[in-house]
Amino acid sequence: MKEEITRRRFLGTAATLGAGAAAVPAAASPPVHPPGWTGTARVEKIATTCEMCFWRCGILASVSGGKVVRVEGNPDHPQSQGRLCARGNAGTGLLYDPDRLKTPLLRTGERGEGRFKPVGWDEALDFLAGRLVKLREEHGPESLAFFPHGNGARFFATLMRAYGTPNSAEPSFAQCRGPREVGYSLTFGQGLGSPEPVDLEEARLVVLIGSHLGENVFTSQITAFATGLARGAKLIAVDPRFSTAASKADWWLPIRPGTDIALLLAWMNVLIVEGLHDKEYINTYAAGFDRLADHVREFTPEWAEAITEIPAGKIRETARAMGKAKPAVAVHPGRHVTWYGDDTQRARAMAILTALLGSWGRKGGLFLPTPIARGSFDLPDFPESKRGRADGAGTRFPLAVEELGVTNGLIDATLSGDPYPIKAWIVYGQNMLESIPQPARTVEAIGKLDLMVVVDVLPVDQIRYADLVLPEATYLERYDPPTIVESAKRPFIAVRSPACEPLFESKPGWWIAKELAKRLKLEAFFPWETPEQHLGTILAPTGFGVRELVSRGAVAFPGKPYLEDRPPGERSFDTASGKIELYSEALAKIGADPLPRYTPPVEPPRGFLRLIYGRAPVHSFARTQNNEALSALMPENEVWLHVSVARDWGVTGGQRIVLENAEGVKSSPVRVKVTEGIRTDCAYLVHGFGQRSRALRRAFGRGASDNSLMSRVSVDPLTGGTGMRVNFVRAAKA
Ligand code: MGD
Ligand code: MGD
Repeated sequence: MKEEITRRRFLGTAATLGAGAAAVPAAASPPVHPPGWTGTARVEKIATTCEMCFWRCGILASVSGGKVVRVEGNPDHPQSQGRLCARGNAGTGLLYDPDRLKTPLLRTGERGEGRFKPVGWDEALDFLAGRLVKLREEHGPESLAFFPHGNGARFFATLMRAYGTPNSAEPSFAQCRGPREVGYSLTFGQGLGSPEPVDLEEARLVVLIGSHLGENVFTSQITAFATGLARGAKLIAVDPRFSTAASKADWWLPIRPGTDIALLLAWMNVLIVEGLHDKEYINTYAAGFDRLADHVREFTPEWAEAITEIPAGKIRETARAMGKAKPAVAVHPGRHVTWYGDDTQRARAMAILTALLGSWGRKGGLFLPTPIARGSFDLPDFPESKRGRADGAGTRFPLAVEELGVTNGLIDATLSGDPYPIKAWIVYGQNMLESIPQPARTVEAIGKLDLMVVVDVLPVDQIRYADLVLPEATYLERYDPPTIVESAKRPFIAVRSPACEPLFESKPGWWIAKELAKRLKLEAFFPWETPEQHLGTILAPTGFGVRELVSRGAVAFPGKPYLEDRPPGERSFDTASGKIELYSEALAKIGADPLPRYTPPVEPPRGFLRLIYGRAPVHSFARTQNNEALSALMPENEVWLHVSVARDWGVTGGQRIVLENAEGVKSSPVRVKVTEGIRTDCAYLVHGFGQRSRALRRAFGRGASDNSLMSRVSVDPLTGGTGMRVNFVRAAKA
């Protein structure tokens, strides 16, 4: 299918653009404009893709005199359709952040001191290539570990494979959605990917288990959620905290943290005992129903009430609401799911519930991806590692997905030298000291390295430990591999292309990877001269050309989102049985529970609260706290405490306290928010604050870091996912 070009780069006037960004209040907007912008010049609009978070909305960057003066949503983007959140609107704040990394930096002081000298790219890349050649000779290529995240990392990923290391791991697996992908794959034969294919706009009932949509903001997901609610969908929000979603809910179930599997089993019990499940769907598509029915017989709502503290009557009422609304029930699979170490089993329980409701592949439930053909490169064979992976994927963590890797597994290997020594790390677009729990262990592991390299855009805390820092150009200044999204009702390909030249001495990731490849004699793995040629090869089978994609930003294809869109022969599942596996033979084979079972979470010691955490709509992870506009909107986080806890602790709203975890680690001072909207056994922080890099002049020392308080993890034995809600805090004595 070839669509007509509806949007080319076009001229518009500043008068029509106005000042600042729609979702950012006027007071916060002026500083994001570059110096010298008068608001009266003519602008060119470049269609590209946002990277202020990982949803990758389509944007139009208005450029005048080589400067990006505004970012807005691209109305032609098939998914975001012109909508853009506060973070996306504030993208120029990253581009023009005065604290950006500006040149390559070579360490001059001790590790941790943060003393560097600026060097040119030749010197930086010659240094790195020399060290990598020596490393390979002395310790083998596997002694290099790569910690990537984000779209641009794919060029580096190719380089790492060509170099010969299988050791690569992203936090998006073991600190985010790994257990979910595995739990749903075990059940349906495929994971969910990103964006999650949840049919929120068509749902008659939405079930959110922890997913705090509204604070967790992905623009098109929020739009679909709001559309669904506006059309009359009911909402169940299971959350120990009165989240934004809970405030919209028909049923808020303030569950005792860590007991969700018990609730899910009781819901299954009611659906099956009362015959409310989708019998025809289960008969046609699923295997293992009788075993499931036997398994859940004892898990009554009364049993679950004693565990979850949710009244049995509410459990029955909500299960019946699901039975009534089926199959248009969107049980959101969650996204950050590494909570208590039993996370793959919780994901399994959610997947089984979805199957019982007949919602997988059905309107208003979870929809199906549609593949898009793409071109590939004629590359030499990648070297095979004789020593295998060091992160435990496929061995210690039998179900971990190798392409994504286990970050904490690589840190373990670096510390222990088991299965073999790891001597060097390259960290690209990952903020390890904020996104991997047990940061003290991470620092200890760095101490074991011969070489630590960070490729980033900002001077985040981890660069203090780097031998070499490489400044990447931001997403508004570079090409990246295209975003190919199959998990959309209309699958699409979107481009990231530069709106302006890279500032300072920063360089795009593709250039850095290719230049390094030349020095390592691995150029054959980069058989293209320009990123446009790279894009052209990938696009070849689609019928779209590079110029067309670059001018439009994204192109969509027809999708087949529901089972009914596909002939019966295409409705099978990629599991061993070809059916939805309610009972998992694959889990039984490795000695794991083939049907989910509730296991109690570790309880807080006396006087401590469980530390839970989440998002704020105007910040992404730990990456936006230095952004001028976003910092103006939310400069710091607060610790949520229940009114009765605040009374017991003798603290009042607005007061600053220091939190201390059960291992005695203290946070930086954080303001107290006193609220009825949280259980008495939890304290809540928004993730990403309390940063310790002084070079981030706006973010430094503002609020408390959840990660710094995560001295413990409960590791999921199936995937290696780090359950992070097993840390406990109290107010430190003055
Ligand atoms: P979770 O951490 O699973 O995050 O967002 P989600 O997947 O929604 O959920 C946090 C919620 O879980 C909180 O409301 C907390 O109170 C609740 N909770 C805590 N313990 C329990 C429990 O035991 N049971 C239950 N049922 N609930 C519990 C993360 C998602 O957000 C992710 S993974 C990404 S990549 C995006 N990041 C992001 C961002 O950085 N900023 C913004 N603005 N939006 C984002 N959206 C995405
Ligand atoms: P960020 O804080 O966004 O999180 O983990 P990360 O991706 O590590 O860090 C991104 C880093 O990339 C920052 O240093 C930023 O400056 C840099 N960066 C930004 N843009 C670019 C770019 O264009 N190029 C390069 N080279 N670098 C860039 C996210 C992960 O964290 C996820 S997905 C989840 S869901 C987990 N959430 C979570 C949590 O809620 N609490 C705690 N304590 N840990 C968590 N870990 C996980």
